[in-house]
Amino acid sequence: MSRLVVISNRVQSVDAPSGNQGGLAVALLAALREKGGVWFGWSGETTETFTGHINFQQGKGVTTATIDLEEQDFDEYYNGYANRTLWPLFHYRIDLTEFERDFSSGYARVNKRFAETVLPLIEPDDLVWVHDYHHVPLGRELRKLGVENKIGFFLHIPWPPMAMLLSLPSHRALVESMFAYDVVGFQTQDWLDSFLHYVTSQLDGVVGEDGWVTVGDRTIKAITTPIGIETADFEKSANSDAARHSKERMYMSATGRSLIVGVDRLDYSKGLAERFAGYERFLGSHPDRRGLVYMLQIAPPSREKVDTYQEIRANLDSMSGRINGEYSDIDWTPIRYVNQGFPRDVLAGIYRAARVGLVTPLRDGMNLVAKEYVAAQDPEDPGVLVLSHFAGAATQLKDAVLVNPYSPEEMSDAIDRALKMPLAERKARWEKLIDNVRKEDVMWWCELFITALEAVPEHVEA
Ligand code: GDG
Repeated sequence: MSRLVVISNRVQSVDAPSGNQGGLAVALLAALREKGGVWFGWSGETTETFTGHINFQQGKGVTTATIDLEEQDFDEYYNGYANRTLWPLFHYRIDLTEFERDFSSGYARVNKRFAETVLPLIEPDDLVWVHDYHHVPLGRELRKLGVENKIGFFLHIPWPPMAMLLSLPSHRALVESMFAYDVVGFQTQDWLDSFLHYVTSQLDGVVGEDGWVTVGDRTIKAITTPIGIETADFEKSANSDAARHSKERMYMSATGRSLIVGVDRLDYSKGLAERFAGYERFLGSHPDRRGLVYMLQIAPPSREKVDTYQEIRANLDSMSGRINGEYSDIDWTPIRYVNQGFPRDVLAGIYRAARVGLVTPLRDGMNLVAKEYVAAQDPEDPGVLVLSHFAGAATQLKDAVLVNPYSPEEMSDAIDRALKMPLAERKARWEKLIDNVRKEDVMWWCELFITALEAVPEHVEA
């Protein structure tokens, strides 16, 4: 059996308590335990100059290997090209996209360094699995160094429409570099279609049967493998003592009031300002509901070195202040807006206490919160998931109440509908949702991708 070499921007520490590991980490660690191998990536630390020193960690049957980034790399590659160029562009936000040569050269430099540093860790029969927009050209860098292993790439975020991608000065080189892989995976058919549209229109690519795509002398397999969560574990979390405790805390603090919950990294792609505007509209147009509902928005800050993230934080501070100023009563606050993270069990209890889960990104590769909300519900009295059409998750979770997050009226109507939904309809919808979340969980995703990679013929360099 082939070993697995996983490469991603950040590596989850093997020592992290399992309750604090994200679903992706849990799945990758499980796959690594089964197959053996190593997980390579950035430590999260920076040094003044790049040393290339690898820090190995072993535990629970898994080896991780991390390197520090140079400060300049952190600025140009991570805060620069990854999070000021590719992230906004791939989330359809040309208006927020910064095009700086220093960023693209930093991105190229780090991917070359990653390839050179990980090279000695790759054994001849290993499967190599590269993750996400931080590392699109990594496969090509590995090929330049003579790596002939099967290499797969999975994109966690959307792939943008061709017209948007064309605004990236180096768009052609970026997409051509995808053809160094053997398998490229996307969360949904929409993102895959956008990729194929670019490839056929700009690179004279030919799309064959069963996902085979040819550009010049390279043929790769392009597939959709929607990521899931660790459903069974999350359902257990929702029944844990910590979850029960946090659910009680929510009930005690707002007796008789229905909770509407949102949980998102503080990021413009998650549509938080639009969500607040939708809720504000709901309060404005449903005076009879005031005092009977409240929203809890959990939004741990992220990427704080990037200006746009500071701006969105300031905007949300001011919006939540304005809404609370306008509508609060002496014994009621319409929005509780919290900028900190919580342990997973606590989060599961909060999801379970919520009558409505509001997951309304403007654009999202998948969105795991939607799936976690479903997994945490009480089967006898489930809440209602209100989900954006523009989350990848909407392609699987069709029985949610689907909304256009840009429309405050639609959002307000969806909140109203969710709050009024009779138990029988809530149960019927939830049963279909949980069925999908259980079947297509994170292990299913992981196996689907690895099986596709194993199945491609041996890599042949043209
Ligand atoms: C990218 C793509 C894709 C959040 N607050 C707390 C907390 N979280 C956890 C959630 C969830 C995770 O963070 C966020 O995952 P998402 O999928 O919602 O979003 P991104 O971080 O943008 O992830 C996305 C994903 O990759 C996987 O492919 O779905 O589209 O953008 O698991 O629960 N966890 C804890 N406390 C918090 O306060 N413990």
